[in-house]
Amino acid sequence: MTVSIERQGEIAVVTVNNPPVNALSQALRQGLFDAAEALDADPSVKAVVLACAGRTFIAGADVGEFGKPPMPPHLPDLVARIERAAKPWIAAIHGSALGGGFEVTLGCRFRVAVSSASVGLPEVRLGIVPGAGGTVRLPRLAGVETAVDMVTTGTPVGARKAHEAGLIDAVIEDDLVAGAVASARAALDRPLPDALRDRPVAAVAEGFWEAAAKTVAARAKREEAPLSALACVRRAAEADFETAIAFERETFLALRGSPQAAALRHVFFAERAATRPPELAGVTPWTIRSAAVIGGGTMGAGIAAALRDASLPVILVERDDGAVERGLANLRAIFHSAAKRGRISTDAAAERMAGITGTTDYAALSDVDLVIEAVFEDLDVKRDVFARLAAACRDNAILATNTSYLDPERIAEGIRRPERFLGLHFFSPAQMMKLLEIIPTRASAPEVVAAGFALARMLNKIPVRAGICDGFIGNRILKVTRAQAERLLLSGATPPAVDAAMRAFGLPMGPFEAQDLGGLDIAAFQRKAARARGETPFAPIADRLCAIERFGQKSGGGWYDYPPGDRTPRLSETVAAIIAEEAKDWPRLDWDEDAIADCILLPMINEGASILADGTALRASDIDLVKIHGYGFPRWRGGPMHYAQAQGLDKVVEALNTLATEGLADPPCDLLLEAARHGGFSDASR
Ligand code: 3H9
Repeated sequence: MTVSIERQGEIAVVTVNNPPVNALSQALRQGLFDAAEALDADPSVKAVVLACAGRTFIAGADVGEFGKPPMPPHLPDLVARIERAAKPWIAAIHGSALGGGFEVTLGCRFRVAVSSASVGLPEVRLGIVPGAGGTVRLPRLAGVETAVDMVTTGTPVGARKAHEAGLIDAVIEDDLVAGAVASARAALDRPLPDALRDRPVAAVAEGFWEAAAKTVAARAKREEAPLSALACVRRAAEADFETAIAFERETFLALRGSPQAAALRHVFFAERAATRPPELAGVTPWTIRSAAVIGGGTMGAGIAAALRDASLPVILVERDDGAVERGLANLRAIFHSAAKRGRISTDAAAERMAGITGTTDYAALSDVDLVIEAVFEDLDVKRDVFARLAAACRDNAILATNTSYLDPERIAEGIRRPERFLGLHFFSPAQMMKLLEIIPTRASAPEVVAAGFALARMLNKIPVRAGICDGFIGNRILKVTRAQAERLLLSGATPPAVDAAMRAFGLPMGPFEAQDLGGLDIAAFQRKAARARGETPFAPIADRLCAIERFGQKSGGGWYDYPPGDRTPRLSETVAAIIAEEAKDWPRLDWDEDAIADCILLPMINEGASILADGTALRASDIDLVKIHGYGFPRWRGGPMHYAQAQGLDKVVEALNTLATEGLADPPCDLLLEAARHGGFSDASR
């Protein structure tokens, strides 16, 4: 039964039970609608408490139903039915009341919540606006400013803040349902407040809407939904209730079918699927309650900070006392900056620092559950670290390398109990970036791999399993992208034109700006290693820039020039001359923004397909997550593999063939051709 009704005297308790998150499926909407009818018809009922079973209150509309025709009773009608019920409804919230779930509570006359609960309208994150009156009732409840903030950012609000903002009426510390029933009884002794539909919207200051539009547009970049959500709240403030409801519904329905909403829905499900890979179903992960990081450089300190953010005690190991001090200073700087930005309090920053022990002594690691190595990218150095770790740590401690390019199988060679070893590839800055590539070796125990996924959940990161190859999933695609960017220069495009085209596509930075920011030296070092292995990486221009020590912003110039103290890229005559020399045997083509973006993106998709074909990634959606969370690919484009499918794979194949004919890309790989024939990448391509 998705909806059950119990009686506590004159109060009816309606309990929703629709696991896992009580999403508002058609059956649940019908159940609640029927309950409202039945309880109105029962004269012995004086008030109704709406509560939920399981881990959360109603988490929203059933996102899985969005691709299908809407089925009655529609959610706006259900909310309106609860709102005009003859008896007052009181929502008893635990977990999250989100989207349609929060809208249902706005139909109720009162809202109470446990202190750990949160409420919000996250629809913009799915490329839509609230579709059941959220933008119209919320400003009537908590004012226009709060409503604008909530609907345009989608950020949920915790119960205490929600109480202060007037979003809920009370925070209940003990038994939620008992507290809600008591509130219901108390409410019956007082005059009822108006239903939200009957309340006015308070006026806003002059210029409010213009200022809000500017802020929202700047934050949303090219996402459509936040500005549409703002327009809905504005309509709620300026028109009557019914007109505003109709406008919101129309906006919701139009956006629901948009390519951005489809892409964001794809990412929503991909992110949730990523945390629970079916191949690890039923595997119990090794426990992680304490951790150590070897290496306190930028990466090691970032990883240690991420571990502390998840409240794990951390030991930081460095070579000598000076390096320990530098590592701790790096950590202090991270927490200081987090406190300065208001991300954490100064007390929390101090508490995080207090949970870190710096040492040079591996013996201190005898009892840790997890060690992550983040030292210099050199096989011998890393092997030496793992030999020492294997001797110092418990047999059931997980040993992980954060290598970006080395082969984890070779790093692990010879260590005792290799089943406890795996790759955990963080992205810099590790305390911020969401992506975690999990790289098992042939020997890694499933319980250890599962522990990698459990760790990602603890750190609030998106885990993606990657097979072993040069660069794993993300950096393997990055190499292709960089080579493409150079091919563009050799055939007539300029660095600013390429960067501008990729920004126009939605990336935060173009490939040349990004290299200048991160530094060209690491990739040069990797190319050197690859050449030593007999490979032939393609980077004729970057190689020449590195030869004259143009490593990017840090050396005053890379692809662009940077005057001292200034990070604004300026055109470089030196670079232009090098490009001209290297390009003399290449055909010059005309490049517009779309053609540039294609020349970067289509080979990226092709590489993604070959990554799927050789099993480096298990799912096309995993590749999308890697690009979105590790490399700034616009979420609203859904990632490169979703983007390819949305464009039509046959078109992608045709355009790639054209690029290949011009010598600008490899032809489509077999799996891409096969996917084009079948109309999609199947997740079974393992
Ligand atoms: C909306 O409401 C529109 C309305 O305004 C208008 C309508 C007219 N639907 O995240 P988890 C699944 S838009 C379907 O791992 P947690 C999820 O896929 C909606 N399924 O759990 C996963 O499935 P599986 C606005 C959903 O405890 C399982 O539940 N609401 C939905 O870490 C567990 O999910 C939102 O955007 C859904 N709405 O976190 C809220 N939500 O087990 C989205 C989840 O098969 N949800 N699933 O892999 C959340 O933020 C989190 O799920 C929540 C729980 C915080 C609630």
